[in-house]
Amino acid sequence: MSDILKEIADKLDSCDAQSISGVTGDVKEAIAQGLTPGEILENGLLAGLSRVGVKFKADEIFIPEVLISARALHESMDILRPLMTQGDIKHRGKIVLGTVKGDLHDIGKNLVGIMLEGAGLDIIDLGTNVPSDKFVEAARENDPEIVGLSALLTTTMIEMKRVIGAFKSAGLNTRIIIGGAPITKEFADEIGADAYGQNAGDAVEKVAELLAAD
Ligand code: B1M
Repeated sequence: MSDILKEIADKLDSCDAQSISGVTGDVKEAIAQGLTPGEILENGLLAGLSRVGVKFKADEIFIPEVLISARALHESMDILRPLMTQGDIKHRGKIVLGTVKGDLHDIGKNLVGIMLEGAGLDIIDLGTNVPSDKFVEAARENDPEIVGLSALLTTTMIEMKRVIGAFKSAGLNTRIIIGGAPITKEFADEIGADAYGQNAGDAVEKVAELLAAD
C-alpha cells in the first residue's frame, strides 16, 4: 500500500483530533499523487474506519472518538465527491435515500448516494432517523423511480419492513432497495424489498437493474 494511504488510515484510526486534522490534507496529497478516489476511499479512509469499528466493538474507544473519525471521513468525502461524480453524466432517474428511523449512521448511505449520483441518479437525501411517513411523503412529492433505505443497527432493520408496509398502504409501487451492514439478501426477500445492495458498487448495479426492468 502507498505511504500516503497508510498515513490516512493510521490518522483516521488514531481517533485523536490533533492528528486527524491532517487527514484532509493527506487526501489532497493522495489525489495530487494520482491515486484514484476509489483507492483513497477503500484503502485509506475505510481501512482506517474499519479499525475504528473493531476498537469501538471492543470498548477500547467510545462514541466521541468514533465521531472524530467519522467527521474527518465526511470532510474527506466532500473533497472526493466532485471527483467521483464529474463528467458528462446522463440523467437516469431519481432516488429518495435515507437511513431509517432510530438509526443515525450515515457514512455508508452517503457513499451509496455519491456512487449513485456518479451513475446518473438525482439524489433526494432525507438524512438519518427517517420515519416511514417521511419516505412516503418524499416519494409523493418527488415521484422517484426508486427509494433506498439504509440501516446499520440490528434493532433498526425492522423499520425497513415498516417503510415497505407504509408504501403498500399508501398505494405506491415505487421500487425499494435496502442495504447496510446487518442486511442480507434473505432479509430483503423476507420483507418484500425489490433489491438488496451489499455495498455501494453493488447498489449501483442493482439500481441499474431496477431501472432497466421498468
Ligand atoms: Co455505531 N454501531 N453505534 N456509530 N458504528 C456500529 C454499526 C456497530 C456494528 C459497532 C460495533 O459494535 N461493532 C454497532 C451495531 C451493532 C448491532 O446493531 N449489531 C453500533 C452501535 C451499537 C452503535 C450505538 C448503539 C452505540 C451506543 O450508543 N452505545 C450508537 C447508535 C446510534 C444510533 O444510530 N441511534 C452508534 C453510534 C455511532 C456513531 C454516531 C458514533 C458513529 C456514526 C457516525 C455517522 O454515521 N455519521 C458510529 C459508527 C461510525 C459505527 C461504525 C464504527 C462504522 C459504521 C460505518 O460508517 N461503516 C460501525 C462498526 C462497523 O461497521 N464496523 C458501528 C463504514 C460504511 C462505509 O459502511 O455503513 O456498512 P456501511 O455501508 C456500506 C454497506 O453496508 C452498504 O454500502 C456501504 C458502502 O459500501 N450500504 C448500503 C449501506 N447502506 C446502504 C444502502 C443501500 C445499499 C447498500 O441501498 C439503499
